[in-house]
Amino acid sequence: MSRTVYTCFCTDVIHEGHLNIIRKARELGDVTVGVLCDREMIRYNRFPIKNTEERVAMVKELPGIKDVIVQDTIMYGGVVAKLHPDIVVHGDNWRNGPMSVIREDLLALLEQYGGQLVEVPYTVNEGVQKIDRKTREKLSMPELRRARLRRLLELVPIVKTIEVHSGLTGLIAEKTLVAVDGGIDQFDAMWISSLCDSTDKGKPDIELVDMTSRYRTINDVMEVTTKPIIFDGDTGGLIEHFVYTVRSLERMGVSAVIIEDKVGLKRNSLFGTEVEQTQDTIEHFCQKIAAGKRVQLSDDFMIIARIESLILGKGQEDALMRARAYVKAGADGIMIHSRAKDPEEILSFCDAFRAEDKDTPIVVVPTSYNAITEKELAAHGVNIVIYANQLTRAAFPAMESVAKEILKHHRAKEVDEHLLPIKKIITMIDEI
Ligand code: SPV
Ligand code: MG
Repeated sequence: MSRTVYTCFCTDVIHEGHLNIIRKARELGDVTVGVLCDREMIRYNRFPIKNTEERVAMVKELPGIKDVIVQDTIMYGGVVAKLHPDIVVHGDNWRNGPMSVIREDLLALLEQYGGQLVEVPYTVNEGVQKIDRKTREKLSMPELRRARLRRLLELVPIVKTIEVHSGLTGLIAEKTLVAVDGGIDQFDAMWISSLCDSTDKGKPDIELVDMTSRYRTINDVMEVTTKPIIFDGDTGGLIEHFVYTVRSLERMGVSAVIIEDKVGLKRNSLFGTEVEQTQDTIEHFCQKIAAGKRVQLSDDFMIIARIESLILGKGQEDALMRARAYVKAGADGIMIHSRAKDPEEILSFCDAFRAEDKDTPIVVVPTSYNAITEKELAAHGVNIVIYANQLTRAAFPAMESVAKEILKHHRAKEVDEHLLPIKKIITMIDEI
């Protein structure tokens, strides 16, 4: 009897490398190909350009395959339990790094019943690299990138978003991958924070860094990344100016702007009531949202209304009243902010809002109430979590400490062990 052979594809494009794997698999027996579902593609690899159904259809075209199935987790447990393949075929590129957890897990599963793993040398040649580069380029195009936040909201339990303010931090958001909880994980989206964009320029977070400069930051990030961007639009400024901001962001391929319901000299929300801050009227802020929605050209750009009631000590009822009004004015989502250490007021708001509105996405920024997990937030109806300033706050003490040590020792030898090796810094950024 012919042996059953299984291999899983996580790709939008079939290239020489995949054909090699299929050829090998066919030599070994009857081949079933798994297509990794969209949700898991996002965690494991990158956002699929083709959806699961389209990728299934693409794989079905391959000659000599017995069956095509959808693999719905990156770990092989479910598939192995169902198919009991005699042989699993995979490229040998997963022996090191975070991917190795998948391999180890599979080997343990196969060992239980005498299954076998056959690894095919991974194909790296100019043709394959070109296809990979082209796919990345495509993902970074404005139309495609912009639409992807709405897709993420449909696909993942909570959109994990990290602050970026430069090409380098963009690369961290784009490429950081970890093996965790028996799987692989990475960030879904990027936040261009006004606080960190300003801090990086040595300026206070008071809408002093002008839009041209902020667009420049967006461009720096976009040049080296593919993930969707949520832009911190501060107060949005004058309504007459905000409409232009919406058009520019949309054209650049930004997915969403978040504007906060404050007027006058904007101070960072984490000051709370320690400094003077004025909340906008509901009527005026609704006009701003509506004006933005009126001018946007695509359906996928999102305007998210940020409610400052809890920050300014005005309580949940005020926040809820505003949330209702802002959604009615056209807001595509709401962000509720708090500077309390305890998440109680945020969770209470989310529960109350969700009781009356099941769909409008909720965004939170757990900077002060940082003990809460993504899972707990999702259980209270939160759709987007933003880690709004951690990369900037991590870099500053590291840089300051190194500067002090050099001054103390009149040389740089003592700090070297804390630094990225020279070999790494000169090679970590790929040339095109
Ligand atoms: C930012 O990151 O700039 C924000 C979030 O607006 S906060 O700093 O908490 O106000
Ligand atoms: Mg801000």
